Amino acid sequence: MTASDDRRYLALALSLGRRGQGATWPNPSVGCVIVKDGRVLGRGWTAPGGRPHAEPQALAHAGEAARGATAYVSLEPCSHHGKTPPCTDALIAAGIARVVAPMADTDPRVSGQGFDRLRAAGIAVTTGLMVDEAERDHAGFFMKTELGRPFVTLKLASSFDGRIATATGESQWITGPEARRLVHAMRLRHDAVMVGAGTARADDPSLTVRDLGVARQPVRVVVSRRLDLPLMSTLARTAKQVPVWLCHGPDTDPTLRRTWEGLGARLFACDVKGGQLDPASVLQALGGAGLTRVFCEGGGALAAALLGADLVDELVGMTAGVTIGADGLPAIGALGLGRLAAAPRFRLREARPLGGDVLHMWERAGD
Ligand code: AOF
Ligand code: ZN
Repeated sequence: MTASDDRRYLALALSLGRRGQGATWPNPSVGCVIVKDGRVLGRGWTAPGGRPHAEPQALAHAGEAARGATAYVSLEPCSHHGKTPPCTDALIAAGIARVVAPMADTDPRVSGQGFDRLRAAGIAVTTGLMVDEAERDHAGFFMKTELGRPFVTLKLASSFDGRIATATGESQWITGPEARRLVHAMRLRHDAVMVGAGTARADDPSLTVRDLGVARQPVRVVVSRRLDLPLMSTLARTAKQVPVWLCHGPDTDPTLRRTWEGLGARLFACDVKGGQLDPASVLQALGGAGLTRVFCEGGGALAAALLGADLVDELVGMTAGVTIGADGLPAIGALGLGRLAAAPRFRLREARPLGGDVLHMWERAGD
């Protein structure tokens, strides 16, 4: 097996793992392929809900032929008795000869012990390949286990001059159908879609994934300090079908809280800092509830709060060739920056035309 074969099969395992993104929280979405004599004998990825894990599914697929094969896994196989038996034991029992995985699992119940257990059983273990790709794919899970908060993608679909509505509040549609379709595909790859109270009030959004033929929906999170959201809204009416989680301040009206709970919403009391809901406290609450990847779709106040607290990990911009002007609604509220050096800065990862718009994706600089 050459190093380029290893990379090729590991890339396949990583791409299988990405299929589960958005569906496996609080678990990572892992991919696994079983290879022998240049043939792929089995493949698997973490099932929706996080179990079964990737490895037993790929092993079941390969059957007896797995004896003597190499398992390519996008993350260290687990070694703990959790809700499922350890994947290391399944790999050992199947007679796997070699395991290739980019890196250790950050879950303290695993963190290196999976590799140790495999080596102790005489299995050759190769790590350190495709680390950047794996870190990107598992960024949400790593962030949750290490910092207690989910990975945050901030998406802004705006005019050329960074506006999301006219002065009268008209916003449909600034970007074209291709951009809107991509938004739905991106929602699907995240555990939750999140908006601020202003957007929830102004747009009456459904925040669901549509037209992609999918059964699973991301959680819908609304950040509203006072919980003063319309009780007749689409979110309120559908909270029993697709989860609605409301992050609110400590001083909300108990009757209002009970009303929302009665409608089916899950409530999270978060801290207030400087007169605003503290975005760090909101994300800790969401991480504590198991979310690993959150897709924030604005509005301006929430975007500014997250950026101001350095809590945005990735920016997705969809920019249309239309100008709205300074009287329009800005995509990002005031950041109160004195100096440019203090401005949150991101590094370009990808830019391309998207229908009649431009898609540009940025990652946190300095990581
Ligand atoms: C793997 N393969 O496909 C995944 C793993 O609660 P449990 O028993 O499901 O265990 C959850 C932990 O398992 C999770 O925190 C992470 O460490 C690992 N996820 N491991 O070997 C997989 N999804
Ligand atoms: Zn496992």
